Amino acid sequence: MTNFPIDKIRQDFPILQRKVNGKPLVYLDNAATSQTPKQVIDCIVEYYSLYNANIHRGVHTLSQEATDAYEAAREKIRVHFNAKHPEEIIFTSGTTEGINLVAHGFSKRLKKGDEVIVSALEHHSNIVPWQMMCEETGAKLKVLPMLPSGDLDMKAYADLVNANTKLVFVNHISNALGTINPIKEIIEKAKSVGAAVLIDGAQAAPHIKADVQALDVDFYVVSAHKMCGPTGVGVLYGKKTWLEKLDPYQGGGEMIDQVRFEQTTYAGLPHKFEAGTPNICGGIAFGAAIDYMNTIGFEAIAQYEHDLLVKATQALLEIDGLKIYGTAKEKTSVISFNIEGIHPYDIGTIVDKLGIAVRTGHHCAQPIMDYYEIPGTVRASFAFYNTFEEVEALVQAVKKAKEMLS
Ligand code: C6P
Repeated sequence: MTNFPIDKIRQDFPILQRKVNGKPLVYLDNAATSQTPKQVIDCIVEYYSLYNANIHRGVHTLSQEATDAYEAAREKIRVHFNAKHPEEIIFTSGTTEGINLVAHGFSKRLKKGDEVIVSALEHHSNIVPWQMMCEETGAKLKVLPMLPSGDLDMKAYADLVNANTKLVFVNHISNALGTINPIKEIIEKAKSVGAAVLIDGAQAAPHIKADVQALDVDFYVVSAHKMCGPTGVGVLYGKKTWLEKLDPYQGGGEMIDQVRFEQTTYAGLPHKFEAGTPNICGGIAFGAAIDYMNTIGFEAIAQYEHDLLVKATQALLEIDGLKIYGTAKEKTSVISFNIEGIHPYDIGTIVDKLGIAVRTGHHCAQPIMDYYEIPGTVRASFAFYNTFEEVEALVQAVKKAKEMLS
């Protein structure tokens, strides 16, 4: 992609100017968390410098300014994901909390004999809360298996879905392998038996602009820190009809209508699910991050990152003994790999000495590692502010690590 404004974009990210171990930082751990552009950093500084106040509580000017900015961010997020109503956007502390919130709600609605389906490609955040829910309700957890390519076995999915299926939860993109899952098809099949669907969009949100109405999805969860926003904030999209039915996740201030010792009634949406003082600055900065990414454009981002992925895949595969895990046709800019006879941790440590940040280990997706019978992988994950020179630096560093460790 020749006209992608990479030089201009990189100037937006102060951290990309720093050195690590005396070498220019090459940040390739974007699937763990993305870096923050100065537009978002400025938004955070402005909040704490000018209008830091609690929201939805005071009549004073600062409180009103903070409330307006927070609600404006909710509206930006609504527009971005094309939700129908602003109250369908619930601020959370991140993807993990969004999933736990829904699992808690369903723990009052499911019973023995009900079935729920989880995919083999999930992050632990989209496994453990449902296991807890199943233990509580007696519902049965069934696993949609994966294929060696890292694709989901959609034939097996068709056989798993039946009249007892109440809920399906799958990620949009696998964090460990980069597979883009056929969520439209997964949702349609689940709907055919009346099951609800939660899509974990944590890894998709930085690459794909999901349209929750077009997908007809019931719940879609994301974290701001994977899309140029701050940590500790995220969003649960939930269809209004579902959110109205589910019980609140936490009790506390702001989620109530009337509190009496005899009985408490709850506030309407979205406040019913937003107990306590939220991450106000984080929510506002999430809005700024979405503005920033939309200025670059998600189609341009996806194309540029795809070109990085193709180049990195080709170059890494030339290294003798290197194996890539996750070879799905539809994948984002994540490469999980190992070199025969070398522990991933050792590769990660050596490339770090050369200034290159990658993640090593099981990536909070142990079932995937078990499937391939490996302890973990080295994972390089690219963002739109990475360059082709950085891909080359990774390849050279991996070659060097191999020389040193063989
Ligand atoms: N994956 C990674 O290195 P939180 O921590 O709540 O923001 O996101 C959890 C989560 C849920 N689902 C998927 C698909 C994810 O990738 C993650 C976070 C990071 O892959 C950190 S473990």
